[in-house]
Amino acid sequence: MEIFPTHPRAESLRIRKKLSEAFEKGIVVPEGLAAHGRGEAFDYLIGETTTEPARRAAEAGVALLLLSSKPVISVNGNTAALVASEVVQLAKLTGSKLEVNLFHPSPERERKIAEILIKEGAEEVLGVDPSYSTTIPEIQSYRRKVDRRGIAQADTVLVPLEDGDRTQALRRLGKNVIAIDLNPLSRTSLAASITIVDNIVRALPLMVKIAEELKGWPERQRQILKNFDNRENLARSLSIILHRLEELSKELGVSPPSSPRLSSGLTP
Ligand code: PTJ
Repeated sequence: MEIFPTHPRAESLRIRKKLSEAFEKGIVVPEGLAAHGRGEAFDYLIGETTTEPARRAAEAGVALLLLSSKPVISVNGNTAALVASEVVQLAKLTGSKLEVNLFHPSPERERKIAEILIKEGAEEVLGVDPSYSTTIPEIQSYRRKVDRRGIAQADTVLVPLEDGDRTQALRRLGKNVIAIDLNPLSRTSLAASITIVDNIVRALPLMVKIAEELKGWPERQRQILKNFDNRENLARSLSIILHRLEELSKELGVSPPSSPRLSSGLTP
């Protein structure tokens, strides 16, 4: 299907197309398409933009990756479909390992995702060689299968698009968890050490840029982390949604009934 650049929701359609193509290639699971739909709804509410709290959380997340001794970036189907190149760049800049870790397990899909990452320049991708596989009993889902060289011994794990159980389990094991989740109310968002309430298609490129700037400045990294409070930051994300909905409802109340576009930027 051709996407006309003038379509008011062209960018959103482009992302959907990438995901549906990745689904056809066996990289994304059908549940990944549903998860994206939920994410899109929250993105609509935050205004499809990187908010100030999201930018601060991204900065704290990168600082934490740079300060960690064994950071790992966990990659699932949706992440590989949308931001494979940025994930590889971020891993290189922060000295993080890359590990394929799936909620819906399949050796075939693990292999395909690893191939995408290698094509994007990754030198090593964990989570695909069964001889290094171990389990984290605290995790109930299939995600309990992790790589002995990666998540099993990591001090910090970045989990773009996550189900709640694993974040809680990783936290109980004493690991730092950085989550990227458009839903500020998800169990993942509430349990993570640092929650970036943003779309991965904006958050990952931003994190790469921040990593380039922060790399080599440990004092600055420590300062950013010291000043960051995740619950306060999540509350600020929720306030932004609340304020935006209030403004939009006021505007609808005074707009003529036929108004096709609201001045606040919401395209119905
Ligand atoms: O590839 P697999 O097998 O590991 O499966 C991946 C999915 C995403 C299907 C799996 O992790 C899953 O079921 O996740 P959940 O529990 O549906 O949670 C996904 C969360 O990600 C939800 O809170 C969504 O709001 C959020 N989300 C969806 N798309 C995006 C997003 N957050 C940021 N950026 C997005 N593009």
